[in-house]
Amino acid sequence: MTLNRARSQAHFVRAQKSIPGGVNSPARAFGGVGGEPLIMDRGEGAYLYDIDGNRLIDFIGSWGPHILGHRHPAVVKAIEAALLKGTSFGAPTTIETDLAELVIELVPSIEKVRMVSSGTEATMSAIRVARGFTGRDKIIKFAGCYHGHVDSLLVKAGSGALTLGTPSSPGVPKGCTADTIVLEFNDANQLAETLRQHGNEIAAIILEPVVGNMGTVPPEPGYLQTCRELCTKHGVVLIFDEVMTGFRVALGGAQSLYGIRPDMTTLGKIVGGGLPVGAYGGRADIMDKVSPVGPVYQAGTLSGNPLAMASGLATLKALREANPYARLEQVTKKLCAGLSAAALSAGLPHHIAQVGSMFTLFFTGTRVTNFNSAVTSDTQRFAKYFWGMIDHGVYLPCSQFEANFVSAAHSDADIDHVIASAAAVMKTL
Ligand code: KE4
Repeated sequence: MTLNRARSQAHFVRAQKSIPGGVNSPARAFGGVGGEPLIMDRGEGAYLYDIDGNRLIDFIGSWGPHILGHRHPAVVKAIEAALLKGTSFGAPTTIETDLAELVIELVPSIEKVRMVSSGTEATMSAIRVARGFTGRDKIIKFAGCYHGHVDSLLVKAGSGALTLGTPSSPGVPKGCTADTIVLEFNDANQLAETLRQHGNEIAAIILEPVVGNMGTVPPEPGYLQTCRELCTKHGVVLIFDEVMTGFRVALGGAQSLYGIRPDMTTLGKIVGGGLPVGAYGGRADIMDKVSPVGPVYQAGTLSGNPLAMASGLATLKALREANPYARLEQVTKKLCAGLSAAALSAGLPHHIAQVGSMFTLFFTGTRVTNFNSAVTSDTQRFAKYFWGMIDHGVYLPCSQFEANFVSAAHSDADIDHVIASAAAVMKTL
C-alpha cells in the first residue's frame, strides 16, 4: 500500500520557495533516495507522525539524539520546568555546571568540558584547541568520517600517500584544507607511516571511533589502540568525535566500549536530548588553553543555555538510571539478524554492521571496513528498499551511508513489524 504523501508533497513545494532545497540540512533532503521528504508534525516514543497523518516507526531519531524516544516524559518535564524560568540569559547558570559534571562522571577522559550549540562547533573548537596546545598546524582525518561542516574538514582525499586534502565544497579556500591530511579508516600501517614521516607537524587526529557517517563501520580489532599509541608516541592529540557514539553505543561512549582514553572528545546529539547542544572536552592541561583561562578563543551566545542544558541533563540522568544498553544491544541484534535473513532469502548480497543500537545494512557483498568498501554498495537498490519500507510505515535514514538508530522506546512488536516488512520489500528489489 503506497503511503498517502499529498500534504507533504504540497508543503515541500512551498518550503523550497523560502528555504534552500526546502530543508535546513541537506541530510534531510532525500537526495540519496529520490522523491520528496516527508514533512513531520510530531514525534512520540518510537514514532513520527507526518502531516498526512501517517505513523512511521522512526530509525533516525533526529539523526541520533532520541535514544530514549521522542518526548520522553522526564525530558519534557525538565524542559517545561526550565522554561518557567526563561530560555537563555547570556550568564552562567547552575544547570550548565550540573551537566558538565555529569558528562565528566560518565566520560572520565573528559576532565573539563565546554558546551557549544552543535557538533560542528564542538569539532571545530576541539581542532583549534589541539592546534593551540601543540603549536602545530596539520591534522589527520579519515575518508568517510564526517565531523560537521567545518571548513578544514570539508575535504576529500588528494592523491598520493600523504593525501593532502582539497576542498570538497565550493567556498572553502584551499588554504583551509592545505593542512588536512586524509587517510583510510582502519589502515593502521598508513597511519603509522604518515606519523613516522610527519608526526612532529601534526596537531591532532580526529576520528569517529565507530564510524556512522559512511554507514556504520566499526574499528578493526586493535585499530583504536594503535591510534592511541601512535598519538602518544608523536605528541599528537587524539580526538574521538563521539557526537554520534557518545552515550549511544554505551553510557560512556565508544571510548568505554573499546577501553581507549582519547585526549579530547567531542559530543553532540544525545548530550542535548533533542535540543541544540554540542560539547568538547578532555585533558585539563589541554582544556585550560581555552579562553578565558588560556589564549585559544572560542565563544557562543547560546552555549550552555538553560533550556538545552535541562534537556541534556534529563536525558543523561534517565540513561544513567535506566541503563537501557543491554536491551538496546539485544533488540538491535535481533533486528539485524532478521534483516540479514530477509536479504539472504531474497538472494541479496549484503553486509550488516552493528554496534550497540546503531547499525547499517549495506547492499554489497563486500565486507565494509572503510570508505572504498562502503561505496561498493548498490545505492539504487537501497533507494527502492527505503521507499518500500516507507510504504510499510518504517522510516529509515534516507541514505545508504548513514547509521540507523534503535531507541529504548522501540517495542518488540515494532521490531517484528520491521523484520516482516523487510522480508516483503526485499523480495521486490
Ligand atoms: P552537527 O553540527 O550536525 O550537530 O554535528 C556534526 C557532526 C559531527 N560529528 C559526527 C560524528 C556527526 O555524525 C555529526 C552530524 N551527523 C549528521 C548525520 N550523520 C547530522 C545530520 C545532518 O547533518 O542533518
